[in-house]
Amino acid sequence: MPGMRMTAATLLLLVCCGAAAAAGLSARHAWIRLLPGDLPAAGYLELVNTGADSVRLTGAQSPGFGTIELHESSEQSGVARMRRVERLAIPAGGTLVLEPRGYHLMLSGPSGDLQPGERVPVTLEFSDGTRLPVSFLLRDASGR
Ligand SMILES: [Cu+2]
Repeated sequence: MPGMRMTAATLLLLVCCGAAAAAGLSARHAWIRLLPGDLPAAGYLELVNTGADSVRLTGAQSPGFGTIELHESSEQSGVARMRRVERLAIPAGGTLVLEPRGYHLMLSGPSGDLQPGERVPVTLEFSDGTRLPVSFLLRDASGR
């Protein structure tokens, strides 16, 4: 049945190209701060782009969390705030830093009992369709 073959081919294409590694991108110092109760966790890392083109981080997925958003923290009149951002650029030859009081991943809906010291895989998604799997170390609320 032609329709069946088409579906199989489309699936193969998705599997193939969805898994394309992000060229020239590497991650370091990836960790997640776990907070007590129902509070969302925050993820931090540095993304280094040794490629010739600027790349934008557009999202993330993890089996450890139901939802992951890109956020930016700021302080206005002494009050800590944060807002969702759609994308974060990593310039060619540059580094994007996600750190406390700055940009971060906001991770909510943990899928199980996550403990400091464990690691959770997170797949970062970029504007060019590539992905980068990164292992994040879980830390407690104090960052240890
Ligand atoms: Cu946030």
